Parts: sequence; C-alpha cells; structure tokens
Amino acid sequence: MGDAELRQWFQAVDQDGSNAIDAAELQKALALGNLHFSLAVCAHMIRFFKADTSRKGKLSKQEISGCLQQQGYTLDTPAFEAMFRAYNPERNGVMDLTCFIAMMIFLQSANATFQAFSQGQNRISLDYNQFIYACGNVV
Ligand SMILES: [Ca+2]
Repeated sequence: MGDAELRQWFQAVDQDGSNAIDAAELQKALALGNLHFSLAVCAHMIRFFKADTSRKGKLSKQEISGCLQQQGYTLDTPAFEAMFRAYNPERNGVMDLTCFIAMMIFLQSANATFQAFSQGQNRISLDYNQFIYACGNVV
C-alpha cells in the first residue's frame, strides 16, 4: 500500500475532517473490514498510539508484534516480517495508526479466506485457480 493510497484511506476514515482518527471513526473503519471491536477497545488502541509521544504516535515492530499476540494472532517471524514490511511503506521500522488499521483489516481478511479453505485445519492445499481466487478475496 503506497503513501497516496494510505492518505486517501485516512481521509475516508477521518469522517469529520479533523485530521485525527477518533474512537468512533476507528470503530467504523474496522467494521468495514469485518473487525468488530467495542468503542472502549478502539479508544484504548488510540490511546496506545497517542501515548507514544516520543515517536509521534508510531509503534515499533516489537510493540506491534506484542499487540498482535494480545489479539490472539500467532504469526511466525518470517510471516510477521513480510506483513510488517508490506504495511510500512517508509521502511523505517515503525508504524502509525493508519498503517496499523490497514494491516489489521488485511489480517482479518486473510484469516477469513484461509478459514474458508481450511475447514478447521491449520494447513490448506490449493490449485492454481483456487490460489488466484483466494488472493482476489484478500484485501
Ligand atoms: Ca476525525
């Protein structure tokens, strides 16, 4: 996801044009990606980013990894690194709230697609057409 895409996406999420994402805006954005968090959890996520004033509201790779583990995601290092790189266009090892939300929506979408094929197993086998279909369903 490039800078221009992220900016466009941020503007869509920032419904009142305040140049900041509040808890209600975050909740709506996540719901579009089929991620349903309570307003309290959304407010907590925003505080989590805002509290980090030393890096202007950006979280390090380790902090993001810890956050995903808290949410119950168990990614190995290569998978986490590849995903983090994809949502860290500046390649600076820290992530802002916009990139984090986009990454969470991708992760949820990837999980839903995986589960559609895996039928409860932790491994899937796809032929070429199924692979293309699966990729096409991951946002
Ligand atoms: Ca706003």
